[in-house]
Amino acid sequence: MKLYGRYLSPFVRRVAVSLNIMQTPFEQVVVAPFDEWEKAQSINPVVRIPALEIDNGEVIIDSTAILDHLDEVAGANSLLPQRGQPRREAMKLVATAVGAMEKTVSAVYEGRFHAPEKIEASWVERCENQALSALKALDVVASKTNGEGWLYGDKISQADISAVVALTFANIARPQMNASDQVPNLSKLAARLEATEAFQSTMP
Ligand SMILES: N[C@@H](CCC(=O)N[C@@H](CS)C(=O)NCC(=O)O)C(=O)O
Repeated sequence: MKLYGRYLSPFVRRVAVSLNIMQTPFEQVVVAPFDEWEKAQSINPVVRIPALEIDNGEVIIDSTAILDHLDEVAGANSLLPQRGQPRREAMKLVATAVGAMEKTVSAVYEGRFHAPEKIEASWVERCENQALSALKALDVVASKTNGEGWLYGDKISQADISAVVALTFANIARPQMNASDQVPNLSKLAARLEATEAFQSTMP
């Protein structure tokens, strides 16, 4: 199995951490879509990462589709509840975390692709506030775990993985957001999980 992408991408990293937690061996193939258009395009027509090449040679694109496949294969060891209200609740937490990733990425791209005088500060501020709003919603959920449990259910789930990856990405890519200071409970969960091998081995 080959995972295409860089761990600085939170979408790639949440797949890598999930593979580690599922104890599924994989090879990382580093692809930087902004520097390697042709290589990235040959793997994913959208020219984005992540993509996952599975053992029969098929390539799955988009972290949500990749994780959906991994969960399907994992069956009872899936990182999300299989159906019904538990699945909807956990998926809502995951969507909140992924939303935080997307809005942090948008704030980063605005600075990366515009000359300083052309950066639209109100757009950057909106993106950062949306990312922080999402992280704070996860922090409220984390506050109920007493620093020990999980965001959903009684074992680690995709909600924990994506929430922690989203927070660490915000801290690295947008330190001026001061995200950690504003989400103390989620930060405790992040400190706990980032210390584990599954997360450590994917640190950007
Ligand atoms: N919805 C996609 C988002 C993937 C994404 O935006 N990846 C970024 C890296 S963080 C990328 O490849 N950006 C290159 C581009 O958009 O041109 C997913 O979940 O995989």
